[in-house]
Amino acid sequence: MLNLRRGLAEVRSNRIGRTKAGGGHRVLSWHVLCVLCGVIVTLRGADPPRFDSSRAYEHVRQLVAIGPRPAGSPAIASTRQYISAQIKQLGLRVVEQPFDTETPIGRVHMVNLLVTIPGSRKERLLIGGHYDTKLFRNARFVGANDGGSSAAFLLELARVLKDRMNPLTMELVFFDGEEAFNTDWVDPDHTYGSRYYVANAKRIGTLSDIKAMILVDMIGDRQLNIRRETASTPWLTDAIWASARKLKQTAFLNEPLRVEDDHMHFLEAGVPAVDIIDLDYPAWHTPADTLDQVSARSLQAVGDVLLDALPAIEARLLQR
Ligand code: 1BN
Ligand code: ZN
Repeated sequence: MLNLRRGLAEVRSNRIGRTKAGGGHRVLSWHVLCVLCGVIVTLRGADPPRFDSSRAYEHVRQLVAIGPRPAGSPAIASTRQYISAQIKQLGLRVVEQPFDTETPIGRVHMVNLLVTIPGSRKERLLIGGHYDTKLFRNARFVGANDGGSSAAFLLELARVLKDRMNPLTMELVFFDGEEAFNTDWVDPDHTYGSRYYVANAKRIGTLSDIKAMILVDMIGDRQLNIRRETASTPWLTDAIWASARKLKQTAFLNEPLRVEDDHMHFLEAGVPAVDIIDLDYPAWHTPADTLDQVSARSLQAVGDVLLDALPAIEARLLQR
């Protein structure tokens, strides 16, 4: 600390460049300045990197290249390998949460992928999205936006959050089996992964650690229109929409929309939850849900808004 003060005093008195003794001192002063900057950056915590939508878009491209990725398929196993390899490259760890469940097509093996990013407290803020794509037997459905954008978004978010000072522990969850196997969305043929996650957390007594849940789904549409999902927890929605207004992100519309999705099981269990979803997507559940429908700009808009909203969300959760 003493050296730090001396260095500061030296910088303040502008001795750099005024030293008569010549080059040696000058070099030393620059050295002190550089070390000082490093110390200051370390003390206040370096800013995390910005959400980089070109990285997120590249993840969408890689996921789409795997092909259709329905729950229980060899392709979704390859998808898990891709996600795990990317997370490991960041120096983080993936925990697999495997389970087998009855579906209209028989018993299917599914796996949620959990990534924990440490924070100051053990209470968790969960950010999730699905990585499976809807099964179509007579069409090639690659789910660039529906299944691709959410998984890609979480991968890029992991890179940002691992270098952030997180007041709460962050848990990123890649949900399997969000899609219904039947054509229509009829209970209980959907959201298998999130249903299992919540039931398991209840069983092992960790549900009370989850303070809130934020879901992203279909956030890559070139014509992004995100409406306020009406079952979502109002204060969470308000926090996100306040950031959207501040950042002038007009894709966040002040119109209501009711959607059943992976957040429902959290809401039913009493966990505040919000679904950030764009259902206004002409290619939804059609073979036209391809890479050309996805835009990096849209992924960037959601990344910027969510990261801007995090401090307000965390402050509210820490108050409780
Ligand atoms: C989102 C993406 N969903 C399915 N694929 C959830 C959903 C369910 C959306 C029913 C609309 C109706
Ligand atoms: Zn879908």
